[in-house]
Amino acid sequence: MKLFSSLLILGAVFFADVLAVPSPCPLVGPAFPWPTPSSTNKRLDTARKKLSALLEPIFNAANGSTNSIAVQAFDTFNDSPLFQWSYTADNLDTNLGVSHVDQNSVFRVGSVSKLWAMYLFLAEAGMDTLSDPIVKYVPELQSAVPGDAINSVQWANVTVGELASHLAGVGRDWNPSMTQMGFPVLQPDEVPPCGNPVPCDRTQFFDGLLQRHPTFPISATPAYSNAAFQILGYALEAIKNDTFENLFESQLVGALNLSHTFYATPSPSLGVIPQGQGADFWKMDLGDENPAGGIYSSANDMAALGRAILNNTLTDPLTTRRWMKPHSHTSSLAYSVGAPWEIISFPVPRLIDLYTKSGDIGSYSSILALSPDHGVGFTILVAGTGGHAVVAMVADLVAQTILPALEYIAKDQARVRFAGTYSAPSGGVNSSISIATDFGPGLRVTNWTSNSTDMFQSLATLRGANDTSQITIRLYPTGLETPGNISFRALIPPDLGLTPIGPFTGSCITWVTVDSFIYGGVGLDEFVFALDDNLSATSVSPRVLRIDLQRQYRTSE
Ligand SMILES: *[C@@H]1O[C@H](CO)[C@@H](O)[C@H](O)[C@H]1NC(C)=O
Ligand SMILES: *[C@@H]1O[C@H](CO)[C@@H](O)[C@H](O)[C@H]1NC(C)=O
Ligand SMILES: *[C@@H]1O[C@H](CO)[C@@H](O)[C@H](O)[C@H]1NC(C)=O
Ligand SMILES: *[C@@H]1O[C@H](CO)[C@@H](O)[C@H](O)[C@H]1NC(C)=O
Ligand SMILES: *[C@@H]1O[C@H](CO)[C@@H](O)[C@H](O)[C@H]1NC(C)=O
Ligand SMILES: *[C@@H]1O[C@H](CO)[C@@H](O)[C@H](O)[C@H]1NC(C)=O
Ligand SMILES: *[C@@H]1O[C@H](CO)[C@@H](O)[C@H](O)[C@H]1NC(C)=O
Ligand SMILES: *[C@@H]1O[C@H](CO)[C@@H](O)[C@H](O)[C@H]1NC(C)=O
Ligand SMILES: *[C@@H]1O[C@H](CO)[C@@H](O)[C@H](O)[C@H]1NC(C)=O
Ligand SMILES: CC(=O)N[C@H]1CO[C@H](CO)[C@@H](O)[C@@H]1O
Ligand SMILES: CC(=O)N[C@H]1CO[C@H](CO)[C@@H](O)[C@@H]1O
Repeated sequence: MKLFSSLLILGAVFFADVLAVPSPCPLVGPAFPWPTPSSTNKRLDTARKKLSALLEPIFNAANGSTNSIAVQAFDTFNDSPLFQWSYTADNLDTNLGVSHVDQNSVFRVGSVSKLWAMYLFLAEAGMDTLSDPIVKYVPELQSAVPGDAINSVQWANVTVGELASHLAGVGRDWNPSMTQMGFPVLQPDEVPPCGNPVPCDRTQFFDGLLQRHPTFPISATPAYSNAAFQILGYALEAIKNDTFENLFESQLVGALNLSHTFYATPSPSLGVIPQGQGADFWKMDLGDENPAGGIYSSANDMAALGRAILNNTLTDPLTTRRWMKPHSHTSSLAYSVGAPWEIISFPVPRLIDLYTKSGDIGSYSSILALSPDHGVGFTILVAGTGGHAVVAMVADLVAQTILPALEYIAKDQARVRFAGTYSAPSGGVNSSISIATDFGPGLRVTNWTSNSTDMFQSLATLRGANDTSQITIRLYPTGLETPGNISFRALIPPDLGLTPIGPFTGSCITWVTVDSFIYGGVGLDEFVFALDDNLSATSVSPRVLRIDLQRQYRTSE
């Protein structure tokens, strides 16, 4: 309950902030270049203290917390965490496992295994494989004789990518669980021969799976499937002619130099093992279903995975961008599904997408969350009685404290790097531009003169606006960079003179306006800054004007 009330207070302040700010309607993507937070940054320190103060009363012995937890936030510039916090509950089996939880303590990560598996898959087999039919790699599915639409998955039409993004319409599991509670008596050949405690072997898995009915037609709606990731594991084995376990150990654990991540059950002495059923869940063998839910890892190693993804360590930047996209919506506006990303859209205070994967297995619950807009992420690992609810609520607290701080730091660093007045050399043409940061996203252009012409006036005329007060210009980084130059695009939101009353009048249409005014083949909204060795701007080219304007004034740090 304490957690809920903290959230409500935070939420109320938070959404009041959001509502107070008029929407500049930015694009999806970063508002500033990635922040490079130093561990001594004051804003970050304040956020860390606030987050600790929110976590401490929830996880403490006086409150009888029965959940052990390791939390870490990280970025790609620092090897050490941006935030780390852990709590050791009283209910640990310290004869078997650790007696003190820290950032190296090993938890089961449940379905976050799917993210490990998919990263390995992309690193080894590439993005193009996702459009292949799965039957190309799995002979049991190739030879399956399809039945009718209601009774059988049309395997010949399922792609690798649809399995990875829960869009194949295949059953959730092939691991039988329910006892007879009013269900009809099964024929002997309907009783699954395996599952718990002995995992099904490959033959048993396909024998069972091929009898399962589809949940939906292919590519109808996302419906979660563990079986899909067991199949992807087999596909990767066929593509690489090696076992998934070997590939996992050499191409992930080895390549990323991880010391606390395991495919097979490691020594319990490394693990966070709650009393009661904890030991059973710790050693529960998922067999070939491991790519869907069997992996063990620590907060430090989950952070290493997150850094590797953000930093394009095992996949090239284009593959990473293609991977980190939604493949379908859910019925929640704030929640989309990728391969197998669970994408949470989050207003801090502009809309950002967090690319996450969470997991639950027995006493263990976990999440890895990445913000591609900030180059940061966080992980939460829990062992105890609270399950997914604890992870979800702590994730809210981390997202609402750390991410706004990083957005602030990104803005502050962008101000130092880019803000000021840029002008043509004296004696030349009368051209200048002034750039600042304000309450909103992106760099704000406050004044813009070209050869004695006020460009705000020119834009007002182009837009059919009555006066320049209706014109705002904000610059956003495009991600296009060369050594020494960085490109931005300006967004100049059109004023349609409409009061938002519904989804059409209220929707954000700036993405349609990018590059819409072109002069001599160059977009009026294209800006390139030249940078010095410290990545601070020395000049800017509003490229449509074919001129470099030199930076005159730098705001103080
Ligand atoms: C990220 O990549 C850059 C350049 O490739 C490298 O210098 C940096 O050390 C990497 N960061 C981490 C945390 O691996
Ligand atoms: C679906 O699979 C069948 C059987 O291989 C094939 O004939 C058909 O062209 C496929 N349909 C699509 C849209 O791929
Ligand atoms: C590798 O290929 C050989 C020959 O086709 C096959 O016998 C073996 O099972 C394959 N190994 C794996 C791990 O797929
Ligand atoms: C791998 O990690 C160990 C410590 O865990 C460290 O001593 C070693 O230098 C690392 N190697 C590489 C290549 O990063
Ligand atoms: C920018 O324009 C504003 C009016 O819009 C004016 O008050 C201000 O002095 C100008 N600043 C510069 C540096 O030209
Ligand atoms: C500036 O404008 C004047 C006319 O107002 C024109 O003669 C001149 O060529 C322009 N200069 C540049 C560099 O475009
Ligand atoms: C430059 O142009 C601006 C905008 O037209 C004008 O206000 C300003 O006086 C001009 N400065 C010079 C030195 O001509
Ligand atoms: C421009 O001004 C006219 C007359 O005052 C008004 O009718 C019109 O709505 C205004 N247009 C915009 C876009 O504000
Ligand atoms: C970069 O920063 C360092 C340290 O603040 C400073 O000594 C150096 O002059 C700066 N270089 C440039 C090109 O501004
Ligand atoms: C919900 C609850 O019991 N919260 C308490 C947890 O422990 C701290 C410190 O012991 C108290 O201040 C909270 O009220
Ligand atoms: C396209 C562009 O603006 N390129 C610039 C990159 O930076 C150098 C100086 O560092 C400029 O001379 C180029 O014009």
